[in-house]
Amino acid sequence: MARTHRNRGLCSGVKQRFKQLYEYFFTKKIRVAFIGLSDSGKSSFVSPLFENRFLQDMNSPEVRIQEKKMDNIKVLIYDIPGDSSSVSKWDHYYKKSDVIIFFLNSTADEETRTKSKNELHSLLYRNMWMRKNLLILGSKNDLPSSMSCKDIILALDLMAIVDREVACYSISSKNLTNIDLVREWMVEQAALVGDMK
Ligand SMILES: Nc1nc2c(ncn2[C@@H]2O[C@H](COP(=O)(O)OP(=O)(O)OP(=O)(O)O)[C@@H](O)[C@H]2O)c(=O)[nH]1
Ligand SMILES: [Mg+2]
Repeated sequence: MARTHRNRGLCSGVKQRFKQLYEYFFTKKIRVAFIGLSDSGKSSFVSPLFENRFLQDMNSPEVRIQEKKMDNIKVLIYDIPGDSSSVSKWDHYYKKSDVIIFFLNSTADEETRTKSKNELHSLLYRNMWMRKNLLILGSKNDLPSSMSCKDIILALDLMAIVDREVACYSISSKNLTNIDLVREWMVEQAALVGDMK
């Protein structure tokens, strides 16, 4: 009897070890920073991305670190608030992340668009020795005054960023528009990150 118990314990120990080894070799991991000014839709984007549904009021005044799964990829999200006291944390999480998703409220007024552009370019300039691939998301494209991707490229002067891969999509978390494109981008990036490690 005692031996059966010990054997079972041994079996689950071996199974656990195999699971750890499998995860070590076959599960990809990617760390993603959600960066952008306040109200750009960062926190609201997590549920659409991982659960395919929009939840109201998902915001948090603190940096939120969430571990999620996408296919066989472990995704660590750093969701950093965009208020002026949190902008100083952007560099810290930029350095910790493999890729950056930068959000722009695509209904923002000109002053906010200019501030977004300046903050984005300053962040990249301060961290120029650490190039991270960049995805720009113009959020809230369900609203009538939202900008197209072409306008977002111009507003953020994305053509000036020539030292890394930059993609830009127009999305709506509310209507789940173009979320699949973002998932595809993340899966591609996870493969690239895995190859580099
Ligand atoms: N219409 C519409 N509203 C959205 C969408 N995504 C987010 N919102 C709303 O925009 C507001 C701000 O969204 P958040 O996700 O809290 O923005 P945030 O970038 O996390 O803001 P901070 O954490 O303060 O930097 C909330 O009221 C959301 O419900 C969208 O796709 N469409
Ligand atoms: Mg937030």
